[in-house]
Amino acid sequence: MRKNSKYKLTLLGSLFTLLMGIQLVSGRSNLSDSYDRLFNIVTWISIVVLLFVSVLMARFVLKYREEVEGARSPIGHTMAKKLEAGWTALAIFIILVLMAVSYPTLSDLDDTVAAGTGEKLIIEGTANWEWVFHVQNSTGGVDVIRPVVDSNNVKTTTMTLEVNKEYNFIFWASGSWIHSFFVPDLNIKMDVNPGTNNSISLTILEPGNYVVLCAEFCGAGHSQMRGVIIVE
Ligand SMILES: [Cu+2]
Repeated sequence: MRKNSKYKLTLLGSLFTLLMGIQLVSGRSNLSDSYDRLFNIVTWISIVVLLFVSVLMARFVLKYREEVEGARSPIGHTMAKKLEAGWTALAIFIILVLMAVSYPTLSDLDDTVAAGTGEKLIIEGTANWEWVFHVQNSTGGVDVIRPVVDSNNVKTTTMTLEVNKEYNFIFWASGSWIHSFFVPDLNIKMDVNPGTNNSISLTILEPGNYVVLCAEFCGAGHSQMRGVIIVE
């Protein structure tokens, strides 16, 4: 009975971790497909590693438990060396595979920025934990959109963009610390660093309301720093 419940617990734990790791993926911008592909590859590699480790752990818990005296003799030096070399090589191999599959997506991202012909859009992360959007208006000027603050001090900045139109997002930190512009439903996450302007060229393919968060723990107002991109 004891043997069984240990097994069940390990299994349950593994299943929970596995489910937490799987997310629904979407294709809502021109960059989503390659990003989703990469995300799926990384997820599946993680699942295989997780299952391998969990199964091995469950097996060892049962095989080398206290009651089984005879089974607990140490392995020899040669075998230990082989094991060590084996898992080092395996880890290096996995990292090389991850590097190989990430490279095309990352260089793609870089190319779209260089080739971007879209409308300029400045995303400012301020020192007061606000997103401020600088958007071109119909008369050729620039609208500066500041956040609306609610009773919980949540600061929400809202801008409206056009579907199927290319935009060049340029990120600017006007304070002296880092933010990260994060739109989960569009698969965008870009650091907003003082001193450099990261950029991304993006075409949103589906109308909707997309929530903007800050993904860099940037200080006291981090969780109140919100935004909404309305795409129509
Ligand atoms: Cu922030």
